[in-house]
Amino acid sequence: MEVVTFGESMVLFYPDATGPLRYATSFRKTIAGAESNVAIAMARLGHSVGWFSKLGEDEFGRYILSVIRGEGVDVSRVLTDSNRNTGLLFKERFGFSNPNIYYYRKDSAASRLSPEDLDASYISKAKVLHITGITPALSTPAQEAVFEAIRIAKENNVIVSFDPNIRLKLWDIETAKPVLLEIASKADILLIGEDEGELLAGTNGPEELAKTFMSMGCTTVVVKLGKRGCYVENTDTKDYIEGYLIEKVEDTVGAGDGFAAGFLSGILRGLSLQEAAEYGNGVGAMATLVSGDMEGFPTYNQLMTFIGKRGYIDR
Ligand code: KDG
Repeated sequence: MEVVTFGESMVLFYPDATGPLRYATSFRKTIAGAESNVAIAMARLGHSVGWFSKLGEDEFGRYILSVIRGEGVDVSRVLTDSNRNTGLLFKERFGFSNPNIYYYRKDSAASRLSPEDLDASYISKAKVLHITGITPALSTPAQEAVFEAIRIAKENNVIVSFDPNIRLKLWDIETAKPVLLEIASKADILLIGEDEGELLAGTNGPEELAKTFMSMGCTTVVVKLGKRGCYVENTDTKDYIEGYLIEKVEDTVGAGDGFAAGFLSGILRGLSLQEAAEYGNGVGAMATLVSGDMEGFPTYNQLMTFIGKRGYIDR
């Protein structure tokens, strides 16, 4: 696999109507999960990707597995736990803001992920290991699994990509901060939102953030700036790359994962940091055009058309 990633995926219930969830009567069933979002987005862009997690031996676990497998992601390392359920998540949509998220994932099967669940040879043969800060929030063993996966990757010259994805519904910032900073210091590529950077490093502005994280050991820092695009810096170059204007945003959840996928795709294709950032901005923007966390990720041709690199006729 070019990319290996792991973490919790959940069944997402998406209400058909906007408004408080207590009035919702019908829902679309789909899946969510930051790492599987990245895996699906990268598979659509043409990469070989492996994702694993621990699912309940239940219908929701089977559903998640079939969706992710159906997207062309390798799920051969997925495990199950017969004593735990697959996690669920509900969105509550309002026209004026980002959706509210309600998790039903405490003590889920994925929260039982532990270092023993890692297939070291699977990770060590990848080019990139992508992890997020959601997995270490799930439980102590899941956190240990993250550190062990990083250790395996580093020992085998696998690039470690890290998106802190701070989720304050899972842990408080005082608990999260030292753990996420330690993971960031071990990452080669750090993909971080500007607001997250401020929470973790207390510094203001993308350039200061990049400086802080590079002095901690990261070789590439990408500060995501939402619709403004991103700031990228590595040891050779630095730049602001403008984002794409989306007139009618459907759903911003999943945009960060789309960004990560686009950026990593550019890096794996040997593009410059600036071009990889353009790919990231493009996939992130396209993700917001469609409701649902992963439905809007483009194919490679669609991405090229969107960012104006190539005309593409699909008729
Ligand atoms: O980045 C999007 C994810 O946050 C979403 O798909 C669900 O993984 C998820 C989480 O834990 O919030």
